[in-house]
Amino acid sequence: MTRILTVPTQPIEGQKPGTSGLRKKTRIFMGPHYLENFTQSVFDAIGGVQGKMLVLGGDGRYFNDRAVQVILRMAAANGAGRVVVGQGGLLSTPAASNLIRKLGADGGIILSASHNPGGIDEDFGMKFNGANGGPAPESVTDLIYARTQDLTEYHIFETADLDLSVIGESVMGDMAVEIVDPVADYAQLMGDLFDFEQIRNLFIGGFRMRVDAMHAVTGPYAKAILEEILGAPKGTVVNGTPSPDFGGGHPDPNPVWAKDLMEVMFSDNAPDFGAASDGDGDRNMIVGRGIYVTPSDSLAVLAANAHLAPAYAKGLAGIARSMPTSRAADRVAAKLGIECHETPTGWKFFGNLLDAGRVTICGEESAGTGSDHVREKDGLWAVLLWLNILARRIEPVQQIMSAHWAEYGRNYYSRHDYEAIPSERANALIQRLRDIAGDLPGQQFQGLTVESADDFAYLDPVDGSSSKGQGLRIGFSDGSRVVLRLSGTGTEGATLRVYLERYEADPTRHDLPVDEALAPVIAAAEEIALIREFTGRDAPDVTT
Ligand code: VG1
Ligand code: CO
Repeated sequence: MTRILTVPTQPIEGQKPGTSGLRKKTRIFMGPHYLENFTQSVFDAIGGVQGKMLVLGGDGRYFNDRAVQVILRMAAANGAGRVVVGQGGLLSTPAASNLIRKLGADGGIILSASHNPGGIDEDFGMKFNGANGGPAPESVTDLIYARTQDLTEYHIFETADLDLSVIGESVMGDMAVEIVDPVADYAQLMGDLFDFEQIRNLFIGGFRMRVDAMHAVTGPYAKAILEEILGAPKGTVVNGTPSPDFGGGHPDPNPVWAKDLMEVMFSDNAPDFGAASDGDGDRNMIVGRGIYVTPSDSLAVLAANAHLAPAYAKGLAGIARSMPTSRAADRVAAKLGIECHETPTGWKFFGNLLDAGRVTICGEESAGTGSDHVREKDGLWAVLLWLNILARRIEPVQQIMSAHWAEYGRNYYSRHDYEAIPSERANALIQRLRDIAGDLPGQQFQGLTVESADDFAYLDPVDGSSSKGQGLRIGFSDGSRVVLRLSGTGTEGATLRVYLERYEADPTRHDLPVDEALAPVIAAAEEIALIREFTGRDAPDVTT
């Protein structure tokens, strides 16, 4: 017996999508009607799903399997024509983006809280991507939120669970459900972009690499592509089996949470190249033997060398970076004579530029890099582009970085995070900066003179939409910069992010410890923003 139920419901507080979809504690998502309300709101906000094709999958975290079943039943009850699901309910974010584009689907739902830890007491999340494969723009997330506020009922099919473990086609009511290999189409796309033959030869030549998949969704993708297709030795990918709680860790690819990888890469027997990825596989950390590459530098190096890979041999149309990302990439764009865009944090702001063909490569300081091949950041893509570059240049990462800095200068960079601080205090800190920004230019702090200060507002050059209040930017006359903004992905209190940057042209000063190089900027940030006073903390919780 199957039937469609229409369940009366009421608006539920807190269903406001942040930087990247809706993220909440797993128990909240599991609470009465919560997931159902948000799902129905998404369906309604996009004009219903009647007859539409959707892609569905997630990063395998706790509750992923249950949520997939609920969303399938709701899609069926709402009249969807076809839902394409990754086997086992798994799809990395970039693989989902690719499937939406390749199949010509109307959109997709990705279940992930990305780098946030997973488990019944940790975080869960859901995001909606549109027909271009990219995260819903603000115009759509605003509609979704508005719908959560006036929803009175949702529709769900009453039926048994579908077996998601078997590839193939089945039906739920009138809706077709197709379960696909989550890796196959993505692996094929990577093969189209990069010179796999050359990368294979690199491994045949004894090149050693270590990829830490951090118990998250990248594992199956990395094993299939690196170990099976490209011939890297078995064991190249570690922590490669997705687990519902990511082995108890934070799947956040930075030197703090990927500490094991950092230790290996800085040890005597370090491999040539190391990488780590996040929960849903859209981010990457790059480490050479004895050298950590900041994501901002990685973006710049990838842009400067992309022509070495077949897909980018004709050059780049332009580069875009999120506002807090260092300006290393701007220097590459200037040299190449191509467009360079500064967008608010979050991948959704790159979509229009990519769709319009204005930019080819995009990146964020939080270890997200990607290109026009999909409409999401893509962790494994960045690793493969690095490999393609290394296969062509046959130089250690260290040497590639030194040469890059010698050519363009070095943008020393660091991010300080103050986590779970009371929201009122975080808001007060930001509000005060908004109030004083206009008076800062001309003032001196720790020997640095403020040249400009504003609360970043973005005007989308493609559709003319605007986004205000995206973070405080304080530029100094020597080219240094401090950015302060509040995170939109946390689930507890507020997280203050302080981004610090200093440009150094002199090649004899490219080997300084980062903290030393940034010391005056860090001190100026404190003096201007009174971080200790407002947060009540002596030091950041996480420094990357
Ligand atoms: C963080 C990062 C941002 C990224 C976002 C989603 O956002 O700073 O660069 O786009 O996470 O990434 P916030 O608002 O917490 O600073 V993912 O891979 O976590 O979906
Ligand atoms: Co992610």
